Amino acid sequence: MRVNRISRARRHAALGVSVVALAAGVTTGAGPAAAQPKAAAAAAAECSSAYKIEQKLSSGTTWSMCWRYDGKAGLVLEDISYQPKGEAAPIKVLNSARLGQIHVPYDDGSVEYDDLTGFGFAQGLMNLDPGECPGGTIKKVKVPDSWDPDQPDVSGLCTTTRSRGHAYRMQGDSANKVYQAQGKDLLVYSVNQVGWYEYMTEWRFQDDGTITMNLGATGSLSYYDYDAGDGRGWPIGKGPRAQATSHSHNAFWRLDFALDGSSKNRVEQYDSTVTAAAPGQQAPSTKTTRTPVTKELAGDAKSYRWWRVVSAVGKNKDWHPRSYEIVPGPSTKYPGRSFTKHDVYFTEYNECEQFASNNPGNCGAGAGKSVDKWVNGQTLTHPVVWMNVGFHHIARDEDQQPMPVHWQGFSIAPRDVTAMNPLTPAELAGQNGQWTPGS
Ligand SMILES: [Cu+2]
Repeated sequence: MRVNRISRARRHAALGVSVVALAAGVTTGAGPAAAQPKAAAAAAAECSSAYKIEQKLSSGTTWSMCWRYDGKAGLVLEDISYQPKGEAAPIKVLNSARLGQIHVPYDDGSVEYDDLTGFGFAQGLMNLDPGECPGGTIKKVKVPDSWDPDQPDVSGLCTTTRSRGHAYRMQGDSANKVYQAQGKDLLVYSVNQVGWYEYMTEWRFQDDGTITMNLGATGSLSYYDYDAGDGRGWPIGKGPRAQATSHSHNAFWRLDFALDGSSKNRVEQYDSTVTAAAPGQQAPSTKTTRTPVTKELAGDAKSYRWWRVVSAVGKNKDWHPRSYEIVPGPSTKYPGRSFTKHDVYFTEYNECEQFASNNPGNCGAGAGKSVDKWVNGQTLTHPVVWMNVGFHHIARDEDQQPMPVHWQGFSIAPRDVTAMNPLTPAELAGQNGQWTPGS
């Protein structure tokens, strides 16, 4: 099935030549997301300007990072730093952030794919039309092991900015005084074709320090899979014909944190339990407990549970250790494979552990080829976070044609990275802790 899809992708790559030429004028222009030489942010990433992404958003927050393009993982973002307006220097967040796998098993048990390591995800990088990077810059990407060796360069990386609506709103002490701000995000994205599908890999860097990573699935349903006569598909043509086989998209992200520049982060898990109101008590009570995650862990998301990665070296101006909280998105956890049975894996950094399944590296005898096998009791001194977000795709009539983008992903949100809201207006800067009205 996917053999056919890849040959289709090859044809697309050949057709892409004229698009490269058309986009050339755009790629050389200095869009808003182009590198801004600015002394204040000089401590950031070490890479040449062509591989640097630096954006000062209108609210005063600067994000900076380096990008590179891997022959299997596709887009890789490195040395990611965040500098809100009140901080004198960039605060490093991540060494590296990228996809860790896209696993696609079909419901009829006929086949499953590891798109990153087995089906040329990276080689399917698509040329972007200038219109799909509004207000931004499209960078040229050299694709390793390109299907068309004569055309390894693809205009395939968009950096731009987007509004996200209210960042906050607060009524002041008179009716005509409203504190409000409209949030701005830096967006970094690319599109990779794998057979009939086109995957959008989107990174959203918010001016409040949140990073949201999303995988969007669009393109077209697989032409060769309209054959489910076994009750495992959904009719999408006239009457009962053309049953598109249902399947899952299990997306993994790999995050290598470096809070305040150090990889020696700690991991903590928080759980809360709610107890019914005791006699004489007005309401139920809730107790939250913190569990240090000192050894490798395969974690399961559930209600009232969350994790955070805590800096070993850095504190904010309130003397609280800086951390980033993991905010899971909706997920349908696929129980069919050992590596998809858990929502998050914390593993000790190992150079050869690169992909959540079908890992090509040789990690030694008995090490295993998937992330679940790497959770084997090691003490965490340099934790790597693997997040698994699943989507069970039962096609619908609306999936033709093209298929609307379906998003799956999650966020990491700052927790005590700054002493206050990083977007706090100057007039409210004194309202930290138990402030006194009128101060
Ligand atoms: Cu699908």
